[in-house]
Amino acid sequence: MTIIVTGGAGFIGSNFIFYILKKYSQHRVICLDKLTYAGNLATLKPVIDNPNFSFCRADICDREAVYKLFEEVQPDIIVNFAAESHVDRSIEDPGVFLQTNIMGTAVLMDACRKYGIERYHQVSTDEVYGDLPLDRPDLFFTETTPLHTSSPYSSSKASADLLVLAYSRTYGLPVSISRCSNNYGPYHFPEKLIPLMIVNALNDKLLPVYGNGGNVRDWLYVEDHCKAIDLIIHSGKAGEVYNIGGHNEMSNIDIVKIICRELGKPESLITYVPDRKGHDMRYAIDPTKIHSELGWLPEIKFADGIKKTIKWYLENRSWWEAIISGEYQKYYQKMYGDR
Ligand code: NAD
Ligand code: TDX
Repeated sequence: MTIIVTGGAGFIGSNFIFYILKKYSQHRVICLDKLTYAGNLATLKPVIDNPNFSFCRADICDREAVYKLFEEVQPDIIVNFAAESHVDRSIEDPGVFLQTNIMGTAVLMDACRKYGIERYHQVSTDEVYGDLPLDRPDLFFTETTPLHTSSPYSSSKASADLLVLAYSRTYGLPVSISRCSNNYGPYHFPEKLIPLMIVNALNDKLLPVYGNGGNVRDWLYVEDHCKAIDLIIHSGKAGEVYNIGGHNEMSNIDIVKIICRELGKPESLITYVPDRKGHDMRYAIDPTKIHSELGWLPEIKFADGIKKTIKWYLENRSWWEAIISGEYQKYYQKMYGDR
């Protein structure tokens, strides 16, 4: 079995590559990644010498490069993680989100049609459903919840989802889509809430909480997400959408307080800053379908997952210090300097 994993030098894609290479000794994995600011070859160090692994630097929007790779490696499965993934960046500059997240998805699926594959899997997000009110804890996103997006990021992901379903219906392409809640774990880029707070707290810097910190996200340990995608690509039905989430809703302020406690840092580091524009209130996934059809259940409890994650950031300072010492400083100044 040959799998092309796009965006495999990023957070979830790299964890997925580690998981697949460990679990299947016969699978060949090719990582296709542009190495944007979010992609990092150092992340793939643990597998770079594995004979079942290879790396190709390319843009998923580059039709020629994508077709060339398909011709060379003749993949059976494509798992598309490649995306611009940060909501705040999409609010500053939507263009690249439309290009990579929509046009890139189309190029990959055109290659699948041209060369033939067993499965194209699109890694999507719960953000395509918009948000839920805080005072209706009985409401959850199911696979039939209408798409109703808030940010340029989520709109680009929803557009890609529609295109994937259109390629299924129009061309009979064997596709699947997963829509997962917020992930956390090793190799998470420090612009996102959990790693940003860990890294800032370790450096005794202020912890910027948007608005009043009451927004709720449904957190899932990254390996549980990887296990779910593995089940979908090997046993899930073509043409289907699967929601992934672990019924682990928490407010942002509670997360930040847990990180302070785990690191022995004072809550006085917390600072409330102006809210994100269009900020989604609450995400909550109903994972009944993937549980009943494929037997998936999350295995890592948040209390354990956050400890493992913090330990990883403590033991892998060189990974994140290299990131925050470069371009990231300019990003941080731009986003948080006057906030
Ligand atoms: P990430 O930003 O950490 O990684 C994205 C990767 O894609 C990077 O390696 C980057 O170099 C690569 N990439 C970007 N543009 C590219 C292009 N044009 N061509 C080739 N490679 C390109 O993202 P992540 O958090 O690992 O998210 C991966 C996927 O999962 C995304 O599609 C995202 O929408 C989805 N998702 C993320 C979460 C989450 O909590 N992080 C939750 C649900 C879904
Ligand atoms: O400095 C911050 N302060 C803060 O209060 C940052 C970076 C975030 N936040 C808040 C905003 C959100 O309510 O924390 C929450 C989580 O923010 P992010 O880590 O940016 O994640 P989110 O916007 O929820 O989107 C994530 O989950 C769904 C991923 O980045 C997406 O790629 C995924 O699709």
